[in-house]
Amino acid sequence: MPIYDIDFETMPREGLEAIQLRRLQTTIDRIYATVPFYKKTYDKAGISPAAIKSLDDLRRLPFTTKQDLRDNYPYDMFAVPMDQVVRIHASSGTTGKPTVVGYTKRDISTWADLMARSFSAAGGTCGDIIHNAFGYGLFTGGLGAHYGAERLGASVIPVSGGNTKRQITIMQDFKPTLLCGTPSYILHLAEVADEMGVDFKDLHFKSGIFGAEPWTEEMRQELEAKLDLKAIDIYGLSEVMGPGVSIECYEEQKGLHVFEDHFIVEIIDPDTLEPLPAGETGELVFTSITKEAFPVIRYRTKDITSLNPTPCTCGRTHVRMNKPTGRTDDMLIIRGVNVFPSQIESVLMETREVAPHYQLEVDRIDNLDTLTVKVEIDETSFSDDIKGLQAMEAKLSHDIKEHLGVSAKVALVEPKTIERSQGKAVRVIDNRKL
Ligand code: DLL
Repeated sequence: MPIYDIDFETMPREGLEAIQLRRLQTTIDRIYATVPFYKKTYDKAGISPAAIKSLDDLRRLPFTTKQDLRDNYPYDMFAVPMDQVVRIHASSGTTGKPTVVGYTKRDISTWADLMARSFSAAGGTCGDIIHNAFGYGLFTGGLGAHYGAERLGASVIPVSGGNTKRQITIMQDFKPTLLCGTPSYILHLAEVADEMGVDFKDLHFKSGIFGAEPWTEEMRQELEAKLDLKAIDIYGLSEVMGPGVSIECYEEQKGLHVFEDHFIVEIIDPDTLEPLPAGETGELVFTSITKEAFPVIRYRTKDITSLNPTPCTCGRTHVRMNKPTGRTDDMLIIRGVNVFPSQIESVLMETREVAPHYQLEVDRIDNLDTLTVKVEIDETSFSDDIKGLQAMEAKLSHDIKEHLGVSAKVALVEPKTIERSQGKAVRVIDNRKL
């Protein structure tokens, strides 16, 4: 008998939507009464909680943005008194103050359930040993995965990020079967294993649960080949909960099922703010319907993706979000062309001679934006043949122009010269912002 209720994931849409509506109404009633920000915003918009009679009525409510959370820093968005808050996390903002989020005891328990369900979706059971290389701390990855692993009844190794050689030894000795981490850190783990003469094929992993940053299908193929496991994408964000908001299933690995019994998901046009139909690409928006301490209503994530409501062979009825391409605030505009780092990653990874370690540098020279793509040459292709290297740079520039329509200078750099990530990779250095 599982300790969490799997039926929620396969129930017919009608029943699921009835649950969503009840939970939504309870949440709206509660935040209106307890969070001055929401009361003020809804009063101004002339909408009362009683107006939410159907799921469609959600669209009548105003959006919540990161700026709203910043304006209410640190605790003014909390919907419970502090004596009911048992955990605080903060998001890894690169500018300004971090976003602070809180959890009640029940929130922590819900989160553990959702992460247990995530591991289960990724093929995990109580018999697994989970190597958790997500960072422990204010970042939600480490502790979020940790509690879920324990809730599943699996054995969790709380290694966190860093101390990479020791991690490889632990993998050899403790024989973990599931691996968690950011794709960029996992790639680094693979590289260090290689240096130590350790072949992942001799380890015991069946699945890798990778996320917290954008990564491409090409990166998935690379990781699956290097690590000899199934690489499963997991998505989440601190404001909505942390990891455990959506995950791919082991069966399909094609789109991330959103845990719709806890979250309502929408896609909007980020310019007009109008909802977009299923299949169209836009900004992901989340409403939490069970959280106590820090509910969010129509929270604009800035993540770009689309939704896929078609039934999945795994049996889950929950909608899938396609792999996010990136965040609107990570999108580079180079001489008028929109570019996501993940699109450059896709092009680079088509070329066997370069390693999947890259960084984009953006400058403004004589009022013109310039993009330089630094990418490491693969160790096996490293040579003194300057002409050959220049030809490869020219070919990559040509491929980028052809696929993305943007001119970029490609600079091949020596193996292991681009800084390795211990958590989320820094893909862009934008000197225009200095
Ligand atoms: O990254 C939570 C998390 C931890 C998710 C571990 C998955 C695994 P934040 O630090 O608040 O929370 O960052 C959230 O990271 O809005 C996305 O832009 C990005 N992100 C997270 N997962 C993915 C993913 C955690 N699978 C922000 N693909 C989000 C693409 C992702 N981007």
